[in-house]
Amino acid sequence: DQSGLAYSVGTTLDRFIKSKQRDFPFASGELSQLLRDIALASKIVNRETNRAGLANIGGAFGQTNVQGEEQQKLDVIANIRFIRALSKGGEVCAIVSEEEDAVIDLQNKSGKYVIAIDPLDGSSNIDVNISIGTIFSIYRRKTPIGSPIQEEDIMQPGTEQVASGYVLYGSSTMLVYTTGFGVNGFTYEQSLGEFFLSHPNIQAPETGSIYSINEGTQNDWAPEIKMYLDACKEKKYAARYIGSLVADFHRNLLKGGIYIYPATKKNPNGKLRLMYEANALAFIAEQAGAVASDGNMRILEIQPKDLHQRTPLFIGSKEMVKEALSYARKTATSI
Ligand code: P6P
Repeated sequence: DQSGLAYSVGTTLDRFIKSKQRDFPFASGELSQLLRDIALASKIVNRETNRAGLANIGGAFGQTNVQGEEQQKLDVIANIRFIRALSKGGEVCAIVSEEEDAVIDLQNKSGKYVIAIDPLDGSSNIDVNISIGTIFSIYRRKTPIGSPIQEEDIMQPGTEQVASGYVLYGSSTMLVYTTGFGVNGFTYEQSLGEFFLSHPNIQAPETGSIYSINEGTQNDWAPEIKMYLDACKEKKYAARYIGSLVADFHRNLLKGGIYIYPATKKNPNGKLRLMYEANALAFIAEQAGAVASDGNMRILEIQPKDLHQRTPLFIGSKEMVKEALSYARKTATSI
């Protein structure tokens, strides 16, 4: 790519987005502006996250969200910050958020994009200072700009995403995203308030030796999951599960590995959400040469029926997911 200079590590996110604008010859820069709006909100959430303990804003908020989970204050703050940044940015007409029961219609007559977002996933980790993350999916609305928002604007399969990504508030804060032309990672330099390109063109290793799953629920798994985990232990793989999807996914993406959240008795459709968790990471995974399945099909091809619907998730290195799914076929034939 002639714009080799723009790819040089150390380029700022802004300059990178501008250099990549050429990938969208017909776009008038709205998607670029939208990505900037997300980056801005993530800088604010990063600041709130870093001082959560100090400002005593950690701990339960005393309300529960649509998930029925104890809402941590930072969840609420992150949700407000992203919604505010996206509505002020002017590019978005509707938002689906883990923290909101219904679609937020921004009444924006010129907004072209629909966002599905988990403002702060893994928030139960906040009080114990474990990495947490924001996950987002970006779609183009299907119905004419300026017309009322319809269900078809919202209920789009993951294959329709124009961009997706995550922010990992970890030992350093990173923004990783794709617009369908590969995956690039940016690391936040607090003192300058800028994201710098640190992981150009991320490619997931074809295979790996790390598995991420909550083994505490193993008595609730289908037999094939247990068979696959036994095979991993035979091969002396490493178990790495920190209870924060973005952190587990990001490590496996860079080092090779598989993350599984299967159907369990408590969560017969898995625990993770299709629209603002699985789809975004599945788009990133596929763009980085990895794969994402619900156990039967590509995550990206699932037609959403409900905003907050859950899905089992097998995501990570191609060879590992393929092997994990082969056990499903084995038990299917054995039945
Ligand atoms: P469990 C956090 O609540 C989350 O959504 C993911 O970030 C994480 O991987 C998973 O759920 C942990 O769930 O049931 O293993 O505690």
